Amino acid sequence: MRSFTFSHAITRRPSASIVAGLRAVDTGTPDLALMQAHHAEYVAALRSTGAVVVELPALEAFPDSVFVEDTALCLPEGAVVMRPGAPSRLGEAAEMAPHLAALYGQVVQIEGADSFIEGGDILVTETEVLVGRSARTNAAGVAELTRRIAPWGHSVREVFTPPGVLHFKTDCSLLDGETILSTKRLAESGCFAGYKVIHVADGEEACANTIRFNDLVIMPAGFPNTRATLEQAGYNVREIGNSECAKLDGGMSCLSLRFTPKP
Ligand code: CIR
Repeated sequence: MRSFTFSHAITRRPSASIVAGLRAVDTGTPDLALMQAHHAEYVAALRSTGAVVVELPALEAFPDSVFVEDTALCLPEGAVVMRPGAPSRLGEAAEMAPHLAALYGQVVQIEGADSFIEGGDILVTETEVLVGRSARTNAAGVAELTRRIAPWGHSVREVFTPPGVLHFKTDCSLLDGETILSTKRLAESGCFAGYKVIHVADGEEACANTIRFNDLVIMPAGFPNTRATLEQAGYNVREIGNSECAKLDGGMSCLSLRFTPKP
């Protein structure tokens, strides 16, 4: 339950500088007003589950700062501030640290000069922390995270993000304590052995980045076949527009940190 029920979330409003956000392929300039509208719907969906959502103000100096997930890993026992592998995003993690310290007793940092790791590469399940090596997350980053969270009783399993895919969770999501939504290309790597896997529909790979947040499965709008599969499986699905974040390779998980801090 602790892997998908949360008392808190942190989000950050999109900034006007979002037009300069990182992207693998340029498919057009994101529209700030539309992104703000989608973001407000997203925050409302999180709040509708009863969670406290801390909305941070826009940070113009960091174009990708709306994607707060990459700045930290939040576990019940404490938070780990990441060291993003994208140089333009390194400073975002330091901006997040005081907000985590306000909610948590323990906040530790990934600090090795050679350690790089982004939250989008980390999937926390009921039993383990899966970390996908990627262009943003390296072996030293995974090793340092492993050392930092071992004292809290969490074990890390290193896996691999498919080539050309930004983050591990670009291609998968946790749906409940034993079930993962995944693209076929990621599941075929065998990394989810022992879990129940639901595949996203062919041609709908872009909706694999979904989140289970309390009673809701929050997914990007416009993927009707996967939505139908999830509803048939009994999940309570809420769709949120993601057209503007998608231009920057962002999805539902990227937009929040989700956690239940131990008092
Ligand atoms: C980036 O390339 O870093 C941003 N444009 C998108 C980050 C998406 N974050 C995520 O998947 N956790």
